[in-house]
Amino acid sequence: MTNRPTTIYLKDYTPPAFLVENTDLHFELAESKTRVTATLRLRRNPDSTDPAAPLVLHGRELTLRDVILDGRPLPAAAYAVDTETLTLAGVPDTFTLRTVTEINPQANTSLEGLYLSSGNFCTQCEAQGFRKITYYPDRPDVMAPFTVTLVADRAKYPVLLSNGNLLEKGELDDGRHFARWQDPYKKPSYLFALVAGQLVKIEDRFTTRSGRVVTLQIFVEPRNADKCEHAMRSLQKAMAWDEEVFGLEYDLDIYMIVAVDDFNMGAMENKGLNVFNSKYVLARPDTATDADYQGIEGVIGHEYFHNWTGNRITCRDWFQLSLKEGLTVFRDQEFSADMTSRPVKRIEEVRILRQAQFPEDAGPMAHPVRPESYVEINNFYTATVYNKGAEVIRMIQNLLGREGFRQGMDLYIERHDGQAVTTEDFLAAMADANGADLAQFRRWYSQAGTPEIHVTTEFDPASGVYTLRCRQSCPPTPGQESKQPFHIPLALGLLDRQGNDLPLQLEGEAAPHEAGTRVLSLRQEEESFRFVGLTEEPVPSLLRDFSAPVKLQIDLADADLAFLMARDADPFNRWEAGQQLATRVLLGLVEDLRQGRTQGEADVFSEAFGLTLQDREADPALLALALTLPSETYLAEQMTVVDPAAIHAARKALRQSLARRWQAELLDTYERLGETGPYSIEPAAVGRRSLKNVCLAYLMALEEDETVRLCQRQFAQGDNMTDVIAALGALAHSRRPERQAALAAFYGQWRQDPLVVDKWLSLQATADHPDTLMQVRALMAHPAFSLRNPNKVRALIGAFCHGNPAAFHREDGSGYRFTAEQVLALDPLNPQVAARLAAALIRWRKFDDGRQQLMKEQLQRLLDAPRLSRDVYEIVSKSLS
Ligand code: B3K
Ligand code: ZN
Repeated sequence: MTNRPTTIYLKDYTPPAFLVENTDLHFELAESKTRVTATLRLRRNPDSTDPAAPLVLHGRELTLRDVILDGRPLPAAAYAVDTETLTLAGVPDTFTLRTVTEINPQANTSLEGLYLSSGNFCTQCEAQGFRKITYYPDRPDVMAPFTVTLVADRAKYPVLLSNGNLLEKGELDDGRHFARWQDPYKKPSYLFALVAGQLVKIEDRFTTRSGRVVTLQIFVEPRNADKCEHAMRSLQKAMAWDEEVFGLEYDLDIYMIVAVDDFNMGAMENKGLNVFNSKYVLARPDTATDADYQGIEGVIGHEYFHNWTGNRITCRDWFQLSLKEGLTVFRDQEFSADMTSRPVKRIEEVRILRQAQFPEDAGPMAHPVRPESYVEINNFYTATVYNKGAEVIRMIQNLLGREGFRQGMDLYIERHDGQAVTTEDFLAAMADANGADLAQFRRWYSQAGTPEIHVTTEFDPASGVYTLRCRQSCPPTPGQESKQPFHIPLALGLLDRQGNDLPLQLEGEAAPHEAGTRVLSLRQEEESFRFVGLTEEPVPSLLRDFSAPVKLQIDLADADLAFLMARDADPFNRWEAGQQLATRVLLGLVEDLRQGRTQGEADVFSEAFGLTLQDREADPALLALALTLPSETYLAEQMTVVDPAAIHAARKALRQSLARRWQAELLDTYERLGETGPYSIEPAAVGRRSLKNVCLAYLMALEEDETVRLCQRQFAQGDNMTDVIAALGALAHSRRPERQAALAAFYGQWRQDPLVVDKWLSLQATADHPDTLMQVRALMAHPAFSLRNPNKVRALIGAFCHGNPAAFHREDGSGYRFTAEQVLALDPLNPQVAARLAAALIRWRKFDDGRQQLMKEQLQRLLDAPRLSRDVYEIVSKSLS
């Protein structure tokens, strides 16, 4: 905790001075005083640049009791301790070091290191939490096999878990017992985990394709034993999928997942012992929505896939974070696409990218997928490292093809299993396996910012040549004024007037390619592509399936967009055309509102909307997405100076006018899709529910008595949380007296279920209401709320700050003051969560002078606060500089 923390640079990387050959940990667990004895077999690293370097171990908030070198206790004068390190000079080249330290898990509110959740012990070590457990070279390029002994009171902590295989367990006198675990695979300290507590386990198994039987266990609090079925099935599916698609098998005899209520993020891939936020494990049809079910499948898959991409092959240093995260997100996306619907999944991915990553890339915290520097590494678990990182991997697959990509993966694993490596190593494997040149492609890792591609077209009827002119650019980002051109895969098709894909032949090619999508490589700042042999001017469908994370600009007529929306063979681009059309209409409405003009017509869009709504052939899930207007955040990104109130009003007005124009059809679709039979999470059933609930939300925009009754009926009679929460959400936006009654009934029914209560909090925080902030403040005093629980903070405060732009950006600055207040209250408890909240304020430059002033005032207030964490300091200072 300091106001001027140091910056760590990638260019300063040096190999570790010492390696750990073996790590043995002994824990005597007790709530307020846990004793940790660490016995490390250390050896000087032959690759170190300094053969005389002292041994420097990381350690934070530890009470050091003993230091013993090769069996000899050292006097205090033989070592140096400060707030971050333990240093021993003049040590031999190989030796055994034993330290005894004490920590206080009960006082640990940061949820990093060893802490208590619902009375159970658990750990979170990534990125640098292990140093809050014991002194250690806490860096990912130091890998060692671990043996861990846990000792605890048997009655209070019957379950004792750590990584790897159980070696032995037994009773001790004085009511305590012990368990000893061994992880034979070398791993960095960030993958260490322990869990101790009163938990029940759900057990199943998986037989690998080579015939090994793996025991699968999910540990939860006893009250949640009936909510683990879906998580278990998801794990089995993930294990089978990784074998089938990547040829990768699990490598231990046991795989354990523990669900805890207090967790800073989604889950953690500790070797053989994943610790999960209970949100990504627990599901029952009446408590979890379709989105929750899919989230669980995705996150279970993600953590499982890390076993190879992250654990067996890990990061050399934290600048390489996307080596494991971008790649593993890509893998979990592909898994979900195969389990559900590929186009629906792709649209959702792009929505997240545009909603979270594009704004980040355009703001003061913009950083490359492989950052160059950081103050606090926890601030770099970002949409850029994760989601843009996954897009970068996807582009490699777009360029090399699926088969080439798989060959690259095989080579990467063959070369680097058991190592800590860099993104360069990954690219080298991809290039070498394919004889490909990815030299220019590397810029995706080193240059920040979202590239823009401007396309103009020209058709010459006399020669039948159709020319696409592409110009790429990338706006400046902090520390990077100008950018070099990117290597961009541009997937495209050209449609004839009937909507068929044309065969594509570039000038100079002997014959046309088969009709369909083709991937071009853009490499220059300006480049033209000439297609020959065309008899009429085609309609271009560019960037199909979102083949690169860029902003595409092409001047198409409204009619062409409507045509693509109806006809494009690429489902992603059908959706995209509708979004572009809607964006045009909405930005027009925003301008009308700002100028006080009467609102323009939205005929082309409205007609296309009606056609979509009445389409009986298409996948309802895709229709639901097509009928959903671009979000307020997305629209804000399209404006030079954001007007949050006008955006909100425009979007609401368009929703109402569409609902009025298509009321009968909306009602008809709603009724046609009513639930039949028992709840199922099959994609078809999920799709039907999503379309039905989109219709309900439109209908509720009119707030007519009859729809309110319909909504109440769905709320009261829905047999699944998806339908119930959709109805409650619609009521929560309304000004009707039914609102309060429904919210109260819901809380009454679910007050014992924290995850369901989170939904209740979020609905109120994101409600379209004049006094939302007042209600949020009141809810903070509600017994359901706790500032110490990250899920609660995200559900209430996070939802308000990040998910309710109109209320957050109120002109009086009340939303900004509230945010700063909460950041200050949270920071001493949990800096990671506080920093995420502070990020809501950092894009002040996008707003009008008045809001800029108000936001800056609050940022300054944060910066002036005494004892600000490194986490919040970095976000705030970068925003103001
Ligand atoms: N690797 C963890 C994230 C750790 C975050 C540390 N602040 C979860 C994941 O990406 O799988
Ligand atoms: Zn991950």
